[in-house]
Amino acid sequence: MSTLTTATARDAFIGSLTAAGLDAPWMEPGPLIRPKASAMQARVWRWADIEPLVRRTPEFMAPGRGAERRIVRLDNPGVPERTAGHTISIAVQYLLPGEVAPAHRHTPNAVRFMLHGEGAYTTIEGDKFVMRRGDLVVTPSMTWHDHGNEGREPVIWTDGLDSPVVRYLENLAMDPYEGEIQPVRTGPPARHLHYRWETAYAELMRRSAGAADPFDDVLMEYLDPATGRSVVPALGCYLQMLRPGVRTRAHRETSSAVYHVVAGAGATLIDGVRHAWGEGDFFAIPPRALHAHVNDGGAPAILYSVQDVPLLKALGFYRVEA
Ligand code: GTQ
Ligand code: FE2
Repeated sequence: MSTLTTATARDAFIGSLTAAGLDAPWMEPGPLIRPKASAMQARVWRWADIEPLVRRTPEFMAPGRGAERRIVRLDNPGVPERTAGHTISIAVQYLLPGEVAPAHRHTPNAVRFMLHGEGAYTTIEGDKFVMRRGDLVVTPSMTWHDHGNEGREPVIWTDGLDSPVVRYLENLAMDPYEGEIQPVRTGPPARHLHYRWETAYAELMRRSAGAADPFDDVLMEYLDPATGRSVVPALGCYLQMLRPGVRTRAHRETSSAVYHVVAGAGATLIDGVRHAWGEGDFFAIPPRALHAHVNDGGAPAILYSVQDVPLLKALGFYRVEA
């Protein structure tokens, strides 16, 4: 007799394994490691949908204790937590004149990219940064931060967070600050990452005179000048220009990305589907999706993106395939 015994004996054995807190994967047919399609889906979020809804949010909430941030999050239905990507959370945040978003700190890192309105600021560890259109400010993990609007119009910016990664690592945590906002320090600010639009755009223009990147045309990553590293350990932020008439080479990356269209219009072909986009829109590219960007208009298209390339690289999983 072989050791492969009767169904009854097998069932009893499985019962014993289960009772002992064990699982034998060979009980199910098929390979041990089953390739899994990405849960993150390719999609576009239209600014024409986002903006009017964001502007109505004050009817329903005021930022304060217990409702710390007036945000609307991009929802990717394939992702279990319904964030924009499985590693990246993207939100649009709105503050009316005179409002403040109270100070807190948390384990996720955040990156803010200013979209509309004058007078927004964020205070990080007592250092106050005025955020103008196109500026990028990094709020590192566990730094105290509060925001406010000292202008006369509502302000809108977009937040990118690594919170899905932190959640996966079972380390989501947040502390409220004692008091509403931090006192602003006097004297020279500590080293924080605040990239002005003018500087970033000038660098992008400078690069546009050089050789084109086959996959991204003209690409720039925001880096920490002190270390040369990405702005957040898991996430990188990029600014890119697709010049008129450009069609980039189709490729797959093991990383994922969420883009925001700063200016211009175009389309991204993702796994054979054309996703057209225009100013203010957001779009998501899942891991390993075949993608190429197209600018068939007459003006340059400027894209800001948050990508999990640094995380994939740190783990040794980053690959590009043309
Ligand atoms: O502005 O501090 O989009 O704590 C999500 C969580 C923004 C913020 C978000 C946050 C913030
Ligand atoms: Fe926060």
